[in-house]
Amino acid sequence: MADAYQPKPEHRFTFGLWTVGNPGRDPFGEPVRPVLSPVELVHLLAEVGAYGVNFHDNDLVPIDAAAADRDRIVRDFKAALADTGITVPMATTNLFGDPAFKDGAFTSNDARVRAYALQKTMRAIDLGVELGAKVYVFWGGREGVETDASKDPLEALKRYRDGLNFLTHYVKDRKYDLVFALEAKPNEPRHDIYLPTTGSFLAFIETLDHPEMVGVNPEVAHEHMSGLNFMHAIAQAWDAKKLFHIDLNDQAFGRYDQDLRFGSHSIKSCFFLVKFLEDVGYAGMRHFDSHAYRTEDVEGVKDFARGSMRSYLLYKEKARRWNEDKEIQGLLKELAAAPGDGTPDVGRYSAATAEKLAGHAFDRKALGARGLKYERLDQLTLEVILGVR
Ligand code: GLT
Ligand code: MN
Ligand code: MN
Repeated sequence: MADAYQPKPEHRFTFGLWTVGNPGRDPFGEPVRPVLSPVELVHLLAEVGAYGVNFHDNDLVPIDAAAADRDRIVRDFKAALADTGITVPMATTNLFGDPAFKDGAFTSNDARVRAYALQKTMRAIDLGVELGAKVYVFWGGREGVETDASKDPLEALKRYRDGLNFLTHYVKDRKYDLVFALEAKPNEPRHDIYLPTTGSFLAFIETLDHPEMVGVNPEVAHEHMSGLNFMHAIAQAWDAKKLFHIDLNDQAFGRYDQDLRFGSHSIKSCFFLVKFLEDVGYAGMRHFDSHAYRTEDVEGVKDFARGSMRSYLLYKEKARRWNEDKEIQGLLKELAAAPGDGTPDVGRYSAATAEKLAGHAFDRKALGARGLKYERLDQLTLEVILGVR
């Protein structure tokens, strides 16, 4: 497949160890693939053409590892990175797998668990920074409830804030070059997870001690689980200068968390998402947080990884065509054209503009009668995506 859709380092395509390393366990069935070591996974990623690898502390170092084992594992991992040129742009903490976190980490009702979560995250931050990570992701998969009888949501928000504040101060004290990216999900594994959408986190970040070092890591699947338009969430994050990272995958609305190969299901939404990222010049990582179908063997995992990157580049090429399509651009120009009928130009408020506006006579019926040609515009879009334009 030596063509224009080959992944290159400048595309910034990354995968988590937990994504290509997912052995296919699900709530109803055992693993179907061998568990590959972190070193093997780095080599697999290099083989398919990825730029980087991300990990949870325990994807790399098992939670019960002795200090000597930790040092050996990290040494081997570093050697694999050096051999392959694969980078570590992002790291994160597993604050959801161990039974200690069954009622949350930062929001747990148990003060000992909250303190343990901070200690575990401090160590994981040290590890991530040691390997070169510049972004630190927080996905609070257990920060929620099954029953609202168990936790006061205001208290939970306060604990969440205290926990993140503690860690931003820690990073500053250590003089690490690191920012945080908060990842929302509405439910699963908890019945309800706090701060369920990217928009919720954007508001919450402004209440932290160091909002400037905290942004978001939106995931396609998670916003789709909430029935929302992912690209709109991304646009809001971008507008707030908070798009620090992105988790690309795919997801049908109304389903359990599917983590499908990027661009494989919601074709039109993924097209507009890639077009947005490319049009605004998003310079961060394009991280694929997804995994191969449970039907696949290790070769199928490579197909999955290659397909994720290739599809991104295909969408990117379609976005270029859309931007250069004369008919599409003509329609857009028509829509944006100044009316030329004396309608006051209302930009920023001024008393003079308000006065002009107050006195203007609008032809309301004509405004409502105008056809906007969005059917044509959307059909042309579809034809670009489907490859006939
Ligand atoms: C987990 C989750 C993802 C998060 C990962 C980071 S772990 O796989 O489903 O969405 O991004 O903690
Ligand atoms: Mn994710
Ligand atoms: Mn997910």
